[in-house]
Amino acid sequence: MKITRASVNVCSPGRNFVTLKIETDQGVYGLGDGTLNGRELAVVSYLADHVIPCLIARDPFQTEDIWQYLYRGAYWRRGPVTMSAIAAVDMALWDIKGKALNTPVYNLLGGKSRNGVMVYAHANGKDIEQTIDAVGREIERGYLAVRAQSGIPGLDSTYGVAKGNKPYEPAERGLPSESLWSTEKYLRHAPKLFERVRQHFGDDVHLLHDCHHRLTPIEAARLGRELEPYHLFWMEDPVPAELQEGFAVIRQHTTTPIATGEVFNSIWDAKMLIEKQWIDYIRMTVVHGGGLTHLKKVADFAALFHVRTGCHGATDLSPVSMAAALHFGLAVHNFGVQEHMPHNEETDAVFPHGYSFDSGYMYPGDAPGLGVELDEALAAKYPYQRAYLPINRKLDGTLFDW
Ligand code: CS2
Ligand code: MG
Repeated sequence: MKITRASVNVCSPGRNFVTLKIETDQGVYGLGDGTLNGRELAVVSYLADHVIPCLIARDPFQTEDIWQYLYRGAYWRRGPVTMSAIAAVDMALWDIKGKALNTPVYNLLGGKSRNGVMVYAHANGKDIEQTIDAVGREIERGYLAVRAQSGIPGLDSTYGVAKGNKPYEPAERGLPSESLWSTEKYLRHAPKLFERVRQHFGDDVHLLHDCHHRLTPIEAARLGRELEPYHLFWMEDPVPAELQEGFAVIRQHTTTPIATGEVFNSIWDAKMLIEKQWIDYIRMTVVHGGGLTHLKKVADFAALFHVRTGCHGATDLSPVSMAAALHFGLAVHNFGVQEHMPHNEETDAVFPHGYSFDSGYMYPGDAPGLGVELDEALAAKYPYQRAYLPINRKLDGTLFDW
């Protein structure tokens, strides 16, 4: 089998998606997600201008060699643009391999290690009462694990909390919006939120929380310690992770489990965090983490150090990534949980898929390959629209982490 053609589709059914389609001389094709929220067109150019010409005439079954060719051969390694482009190719090749062998991708990754993939839902509200209502709705829908985020008294808007009645969506069309942040107000509020949520829903539901990299290690240590009575499943991205040693400080002070890695793109971003056992869950995902080929190695490395997976799964990862994550989550031994933020109806229509949700778990389906299609005619009705993630400043105007 030979690769004959590859093309990049960009569409915006509510938000932007970058999809790579790789075609072969035997009529089998594969799809890969290359979406990098707010920087989508950089990946499009990387693929179209630099990667696709090198793919033609290669054997699509050589997933390992093609991965190494694109990673080592470029000389310029790593980084979100490079690794999202490599991931798009890698996903499409696994999709082709599964279709050609007439088996779902999870069978190529080791087969089923469990019956279903436990997913967590998002619940957010502008105050504690609304957040409690939102958690209740997700439990009603059947979720066993729920991430709770609440607006903070004294701050106009908070990342992760929807504005008005709209569903929460990370990116906004147009130029970046700005919001204001106060760590002091947040640290006073977050323990009160979880005290109420735990009181209201009891001990069974898994509760998660995302700090969006906004704390210093010692602030995160304080928050982790104050959240201990409410037994969180995890506290996510407590600090920015460029300084991996920062997590040692958090670990010294609290037993609240720590998850990080949604912005990581290679195993080198997580090496110390994992081998020093400073984290409990690694959140790297298929699209930003170099594809299934690389993420499988990350998971196997993490397994040696009691670290489990918890892949990022926000709406800026396309249904192709969602499917890849579900095949991966079904197969790897040290799976922890998978994030699930359902896509809007337009996106689901552009990407018909076989995965499904039932009683807290998701299932990738048994179609050969990844089990996702791209309706190109429908996608063409939703052209690219510039969009960015919001910018965050402290109350005095200092540009801050988000
Ligand atoms: C968040 C995301 O889902 C999460 O955990 O951190 O909303 C993230 O901010 C976006 O996916 C960024 O593109
Ligand atoms: Mg997050």
